[in-house]
Amino acid sequence: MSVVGIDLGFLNCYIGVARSGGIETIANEYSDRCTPACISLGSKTRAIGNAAKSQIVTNVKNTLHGFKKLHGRAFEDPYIQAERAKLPYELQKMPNGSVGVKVRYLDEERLFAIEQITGMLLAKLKETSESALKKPVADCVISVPSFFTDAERRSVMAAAQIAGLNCLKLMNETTAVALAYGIYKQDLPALEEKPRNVVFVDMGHSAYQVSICAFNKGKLKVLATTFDPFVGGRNFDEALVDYFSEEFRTKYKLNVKENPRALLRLYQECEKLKKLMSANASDLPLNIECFMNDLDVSSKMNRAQFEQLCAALLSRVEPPLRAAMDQAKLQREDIYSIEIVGGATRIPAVKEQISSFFCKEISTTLNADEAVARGCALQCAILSPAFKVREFSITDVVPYSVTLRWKSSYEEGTGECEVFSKNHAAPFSKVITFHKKEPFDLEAYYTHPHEVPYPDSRIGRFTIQNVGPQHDGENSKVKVKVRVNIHGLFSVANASIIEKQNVEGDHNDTPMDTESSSKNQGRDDELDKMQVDQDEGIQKNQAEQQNQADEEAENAGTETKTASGDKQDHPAQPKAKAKVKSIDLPIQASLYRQLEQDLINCYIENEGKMMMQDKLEKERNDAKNAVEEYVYDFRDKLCGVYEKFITEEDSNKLTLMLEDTENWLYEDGEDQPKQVYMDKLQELRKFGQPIQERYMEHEERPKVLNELGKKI
Ligand code: ATP
Ligand code: K
Ligand code: MG
Repeated sequence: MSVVGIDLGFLNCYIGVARSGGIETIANEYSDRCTPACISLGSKTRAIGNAAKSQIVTNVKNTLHGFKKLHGRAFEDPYIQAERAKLPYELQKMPNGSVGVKVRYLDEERLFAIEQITGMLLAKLKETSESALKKPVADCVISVPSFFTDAERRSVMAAAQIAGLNCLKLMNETTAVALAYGIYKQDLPALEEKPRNVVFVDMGHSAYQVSICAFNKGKLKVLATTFDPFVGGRNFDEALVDYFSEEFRTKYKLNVKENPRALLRLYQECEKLKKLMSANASDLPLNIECFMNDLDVSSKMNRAQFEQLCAALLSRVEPPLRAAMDQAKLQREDIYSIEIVGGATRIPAVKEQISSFFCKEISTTLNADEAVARGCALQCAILSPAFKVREFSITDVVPYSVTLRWKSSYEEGTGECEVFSKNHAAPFSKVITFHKKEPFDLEAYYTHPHEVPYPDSRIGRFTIQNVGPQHDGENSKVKVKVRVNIHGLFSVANASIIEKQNVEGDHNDTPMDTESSSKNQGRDDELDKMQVDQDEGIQKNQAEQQNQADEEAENAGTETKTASGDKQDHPAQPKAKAKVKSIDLPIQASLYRQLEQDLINCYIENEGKMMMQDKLEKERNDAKNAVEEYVYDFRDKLCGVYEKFITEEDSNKLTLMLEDTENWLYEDGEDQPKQVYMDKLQELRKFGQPIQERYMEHEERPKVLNELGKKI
C-alpha cells in the first residue's frame, strides 16, 4: 500500500511520499521536485511535465497548460468561454456537453476530455512516485481547491481513475496545509483548553484561498474557508503582459495579442520579471530578442510601478480575510499566527496586505511550495492502515450550504430544507425522516447560487424507489441519510423504509426507534413531514461513540421540522406497542455533470494505449540512441585505445562504415522502427567485436600475469 500525496496545482505539481518514517517531497527524472502541469502532444509521443513545458512556445497548439479549472464545467460556462478566448490551444465541446481539447496527436486530430488531460498528468505523477518508491503506487490523496463544487470534484476523481490511482481522499488545499502545520506541533493546547486559532493563506497561480483552523492536541477543526477563485499569480502576469503589449504597440508598432507565440513568450518573461521584483525594488529590465518581426524589444519596470499597476488585484486580498474572520466569529487577538503558502504570496505587496489586515507579522515557516503535497501525504498516511502515524483528527467544512428540495404530494409546489449550512463540519451525515406513500425525488442544490463560483446550483437528483403505503394504508416512514463524504461530495447515501409490524402482547420488545415513532404518533397522516433525527460527524464521533464505523446510530428526536422548515415540539406520548423493521430502499442517483462509468472505462483503456505508445516510442528512441552512441564511442576509440589492435586497412574500412551510419541516422535512418536500429547495431558490433576483444584481452593480460606472479 502506497502513501502518496499529490498537490495538483494549476501551474506546479508536487508529490509527497512517506518514506523511512518521514514525509518527504520527491524529485522527478529532471531532479526537480516541481512537475509543471503541462502536456505536449506530438506526432509520435506525449511529453508530460518538464519536457512539455519547454514546448509551450514551439508546439503552441498542442501543448496544454492552465487546465485545472476546466473540470466539471459545461462548455458554455462563461468561465470556460473566457478562458477559451485566451488559451493558445483549442477547447471544444464534448458530446456530453463538458469541456474537451482539440489537438494533433500521432498525426491525427484528436479530442480529449478534460478528465483525460488531467488523467495524463496524474499518470505521470504516479510514475514519478513509483520510480521514487520503487513499487507500484495506487492509493493516494489528491488536493483540490476548497471552493471546488461537487461537479469539479467528481471530474478530478474521474481523472484519478483514468490515471490508475485510487484516490482515498480529495483534500482541500488549505486543510492539507493546516495538517502539515499541526501534526508535528508539540505544544498545541490540551483538548479541554482554548484552541489555538491559525489562519492559512494560499495564493497560487490561479486562486486565492483562506482558512481558519482551531488546533488542539491531536486535532484540527476548520472553522471557515473563504476564497477568491479568480485571483492568483497569473493575474499579476496578465497585468504585466497587458502593460507591455500596450507599450510595444506604441513603441514598436507590434500587435502582440495577435501572435500566440510572441504572447506566450511575453507571459514567460513577465512571470520572471514579477518574481525578480519580489526580491528587488529597483528598476528591472525586460528584454526579449527576436520577439516579433525579427525585432528585439526591451523595457523596464520597478516594484512601485508594479504595485500601482496591480492595485485592483491587491485590493482583492483583504475581503476573503475579513469574511473568514467574520464566519469564524473571531477577533484579531484570537489569532495565534498567520501562515502563508503558495508562490504568489511571495509578492511583497500581497504579504503587506495580509499582515496589515491582521496588524501582525505573518509567518513563513511552512514550505510555500510543498506544504500542500506534504499535508496530502500525511493525510494518506493517516488513512492507510499499513502506516503508523500520530493520531490526528481532521474536521473540514462544507464550503457552500446545501438544500434538499422535494415534491410535495399533498399540495402544489415543493418542500425544501437546508441540510448543510455553510462551514458545517464535514464529513458528516444526517438522517431525515419522510412520511410517504410512493417513490419520491430529492433534488440537491447549493442554497445560495451567488456564493458559488459556478453557474449552476444543481448537485443531483435522487429518486427514492420502492416506497409504498403501510399495510393499513397509512404513510410509510422513510429514513433518508444524506451526507457530505470524505471528498467533500454530497450524496443521499441510503434510504430505508420503517415497516410497522403489529405484535400483540409483546411489551418487552424495544422497537428500534421507539422514540421517534412515538413522537410521530397521530401525525403519520401528515404528509412530507421532515425530521432531522440525527446529527453526527464522523470524525468527532469515532471517538465518542464507541468506534461506530458509520454514523447510523439512532439517537432519536433531536429536532423535528415540517416541510416548511418550522420547528415543532411534540409532546411526549406513550410508547407504541409496535415492532418495526427497517428495509433498505434502492436509490437512483443522477448527479449533475457526472461522467458515465462506461466512458471512464473507455478513457482508462485509451490512457493504457497511449502509455504503450509512449513506451514503444521511448524504446525505439533508445535503440536509435544506442546506434548513435556506438558510432561516436567507437570512432573515438579507433584513434585511441583500439589503434594498436586493428590494421590500417580495417580501420579505414570501419571508419567509413561508422561515417555511413552517422549519415544514415540523419537521413533515411532518422525515423525507423526499433528493429531496424537493433539490426544496425548488431551489424556494427560484428565488425567491432573482434577488435574490442583483442583490446580487452590485452588489458586483462597483465592482471592475469600479476595474479599468477602472486601465486608463484
Ligand atoms: P494553484 O494553487 O492556483 O493551483 P499552483 O499551486 O500551481 O496554483 P503555486 O506553485 O503555489 O501555484 O504558485 C505559482 C505562482 O507563484 C506563479 O504565478 C508564480 O509566478 C508565482 N511566484 C512564485 N515565486 C514567486 C516570487 N518569488 N514572486 C512572485 N510570484 C512568485
Ligand atoms: K503547487
Ligand atoms: Mg496551489
